[in-house]
Amino acid sequence: MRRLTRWQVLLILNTSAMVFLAACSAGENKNQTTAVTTVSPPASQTLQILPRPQRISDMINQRGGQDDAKPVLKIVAPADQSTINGSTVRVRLTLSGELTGGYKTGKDPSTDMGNHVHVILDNQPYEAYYNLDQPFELRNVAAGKHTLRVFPSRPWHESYKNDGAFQMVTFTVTGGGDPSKPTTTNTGQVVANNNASPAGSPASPAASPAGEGQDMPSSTAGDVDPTKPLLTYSRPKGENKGPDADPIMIDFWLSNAKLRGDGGEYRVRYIIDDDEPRFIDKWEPIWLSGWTNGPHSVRLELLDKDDKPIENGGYNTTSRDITVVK
Ligand SMILES: [Cu+2]
Repeated sequence: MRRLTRWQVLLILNTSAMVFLAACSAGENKNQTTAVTTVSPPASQTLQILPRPQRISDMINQRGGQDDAKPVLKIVAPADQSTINGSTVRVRLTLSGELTGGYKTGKDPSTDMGNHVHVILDNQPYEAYYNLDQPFELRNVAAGKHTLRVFPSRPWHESYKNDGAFQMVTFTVTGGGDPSKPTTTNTGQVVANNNASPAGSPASPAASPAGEGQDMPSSTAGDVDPTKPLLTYSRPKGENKGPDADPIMIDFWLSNAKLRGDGGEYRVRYIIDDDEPRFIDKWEPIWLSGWTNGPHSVRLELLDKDDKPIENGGYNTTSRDITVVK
C-alpha cells in the first residue's frame, strides 16, 4: 500500500477536525465561535540526484591520487569479544594498505578538513577521528554489549570502500556509566544521549528539530551477525549548512552484500521525510539537491532480492534526523 505523505496525513486530520467541530457547533455550542486553524502545506521539496559537485571534483584533482588509496584499518582496541571494566572505552586504530598520493589522516589547520575515520558506537551517528596518534576514548559507555564500526572517509565524508577499510568489533562493558548522562568522546562530543526511545524506531522529522545530539537513545549493541549482509549508515547526519546544505550526500558502507547494479541481488531503499521510497542500486554516494530549510529525516534500508528488508541487529534500517541550514 502506498504510504501517505505528511501533508496528506495533515489534510485528513484537519478535515476530520473540521467535521467534528461542525458537528459540535450544530449541537450545544451554538453560541461559541470556534477558530479552525488552517494548516499550511510545507514548503515544497522536490529532490533530484545531481552529479558529483564540481567543488568535490576539484578537491579530488588537488589531492594527487589520494582518492585511489586503499586504506586498511585495524581495530587494536577494544579487542573483539573483549570485556571492559568501567565505563571508558579506549579506541586504538592502525592504518595500512595502499596509501597512494601521500594519503594520511589528519586535519589540515588551514581548511579544517582532511582524511579521517568514522567511528560508530552501536548504531549511533558516527564521530570523526582525525589524528590516529591521538587517543580516542568513549566515556560513560552504558553497561552491556556494544559494537564499534570504523571506516576511513575523505575530507567531504565520503567513505573509502575498498576491502579491509571497514572493521567491526563487539565488546562488553561491565559496570558501565551513569545512564542519566550522555556517552561522549574524550573531546566532549556526544555519542549517545541515553535519553530517548530505543534505537531503530523510524525517526519523525518533527521530533528532534535540533537534529543530531538531541534525542539519541541509550546505546547498546544490536544483535548483529558480522557474516550477514550489513548496511552501515554514514551520511548525512546532524546539521548540514553552507556548501554541505545543497546538495547533500548520502553515503553508507556495505558488508557481505552486492547491489543489483554491481552484479549482486541487493538494493538500498531510501526515504526522505515521509516521501515516496527511492532506490540505490550501485554502491556509491548520491548527491541530492532541493532540500528545504529545517529538519528532515533520512532513512536507509537494505533490501533482499524480493525487496524485503534484511534484519541484522536492527542496523540495516536506520533513520537519522538532520537539519538543513541554508
Ligand atoms: Cu566524515
